[in-house]
Amino acid sequence: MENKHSLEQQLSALFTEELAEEAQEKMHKYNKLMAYYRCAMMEVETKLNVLNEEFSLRYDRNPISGIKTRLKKLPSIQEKLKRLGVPPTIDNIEEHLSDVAGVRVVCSFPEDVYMLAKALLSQDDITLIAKKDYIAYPKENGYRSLHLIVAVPIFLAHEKRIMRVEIQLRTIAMDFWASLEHQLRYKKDFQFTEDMAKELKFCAELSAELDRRMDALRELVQEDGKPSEAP
Ligand code: 0O2
Repeated sequence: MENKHSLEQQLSALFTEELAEEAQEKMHKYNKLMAYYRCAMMEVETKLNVLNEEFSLRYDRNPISGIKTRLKKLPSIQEKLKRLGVPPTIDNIEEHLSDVAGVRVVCSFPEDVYMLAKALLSQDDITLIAKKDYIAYPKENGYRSLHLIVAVPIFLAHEKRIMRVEIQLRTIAMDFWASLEHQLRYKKDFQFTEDMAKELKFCAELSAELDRRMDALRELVQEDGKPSEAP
């Protein structure tokens, strides 16, 4: 009896140890992948900062008002893989998701959005994978932004890896609308009515009108002073 007990104990200890090792291995692989995504976001952020710096030297104004980066959280990753009908494995994260690494660029004027996108995409180590122009073609609810999925290399000690990053470029007015709409839409225990959706869409149209007017002013100022050619 004593022997059986000790055998059971030994087996259970071995089993938990194996499971623990497996879990640890998976965790390590996951953390490594997330670190690669963080490096890719840093690469993209640096490229954008360099463009901002160059533009400000040439034209005496900054096209970028702010950059935010975010790594998709594990529950959102799991939820998206489930939605895609793909098993939640670490390999599938890299294979099926393009928005684990996200960089949001808030620009001063609509023209800056396109100028930055063009300058970034013309760099020879950046590959455009997908583009969604929600500025030219806003979403039904009024959402506007330029979305790019790009592949960017990261250089590690012994290898080069190509990582995908989602870049959202938008103006201050677009960002203002999207941030508030997001807050309202995800308000707990609140049912969004059709009238509220209409009102939000109207606000999106006002913000688009604001962008148009500010861009017209920028053009006047630019024509008066500096050359209007983009870097
Ligand atoms: P988070 O935390 O902001 O990243 P999917 O990602 O599957 O929903 P798709 O087609 O791959 O769909 O993505 P899409 O339409 O290019 O845009 C996804 C992201 O754009 C969202 O990320 C938002 O950040 C932003 N977005 C898109 N539509 C709206 C909108 O109507 N309102 C606001 N405020 N933001 C929007 P996530 O994954 O929702 O979250």
